[in-house]
Amino acid sequence: MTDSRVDGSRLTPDERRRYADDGYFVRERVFSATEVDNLCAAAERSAACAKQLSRAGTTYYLDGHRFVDVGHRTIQFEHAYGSETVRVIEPVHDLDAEWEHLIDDPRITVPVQGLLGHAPIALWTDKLNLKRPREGSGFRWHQDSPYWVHDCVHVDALPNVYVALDDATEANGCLCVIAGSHVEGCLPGTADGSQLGGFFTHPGSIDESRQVPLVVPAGSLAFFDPHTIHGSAPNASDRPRRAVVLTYQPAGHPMLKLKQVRNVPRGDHV
Ligand SMILES: O=C(O)CCC(=O)C(=O)O
Repeated sequence: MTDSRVDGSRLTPDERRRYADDGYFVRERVFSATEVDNLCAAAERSAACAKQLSRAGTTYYLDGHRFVDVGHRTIQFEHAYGSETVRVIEPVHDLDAEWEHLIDDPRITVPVQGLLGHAPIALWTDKLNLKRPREGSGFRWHQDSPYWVHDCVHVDALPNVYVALDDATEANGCLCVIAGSHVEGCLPGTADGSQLGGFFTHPGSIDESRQVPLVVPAGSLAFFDPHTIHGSAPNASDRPRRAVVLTYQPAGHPMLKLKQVRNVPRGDHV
């Protein structure tokens, strides 16, 4: 393919090495300010829509936190008691056409194909994390693979792409990763007696000296392995820290929640 944008998306040898050794790599300012504005507008439309949809959903609480299932979608609310603020929407891609375009964008899909052996790819799952100013709660250290391993036989082949919609800083709770934490696959969870404790990585398996805060400008991408331990602090700032996390898989397999196949169009493959 001769399209220079696509060529520019190909993995460099250094990125390939960093993904293999560290379990992640970052590309800064992949999307322009105008593109980021459009994605932020989609995030706000999706949040409003999810809140509306949640009124007809099934509410339940895990460790005191409110979740609402509406059809195939799970909407999480902020952790403060009685909060009406949407925290996470999974999946979000079918709430706005902007997400459908993002999923197929070659600046994302070409490097992902490089990580998956240049084979055709499909979407596995996608989330919108809203992390509102002063209110957005943190994410404890965890791997994604323990959530997925019972629904998927190719859990090693589920690369994540974190799309920063706002400048991410330590003050607003940027994503943090533990470099090199992916190499041993699924690690033990905590046994702290909580309902979700088993999904959070046992402290004995976390080398916090290898923690890397991904302080990146809006429009940046972080590619990370499904076994990479990651998490983030609450948003202690007056600025939002919104992000979309897209997770891909080899083509032809159904998505985690929707159970339909959402392949990336073949025209974008290299
Ligand atoms: O958005 C974040 O800070 C963390 C997201 C995360 O851990 C996840 O979506 O699995």
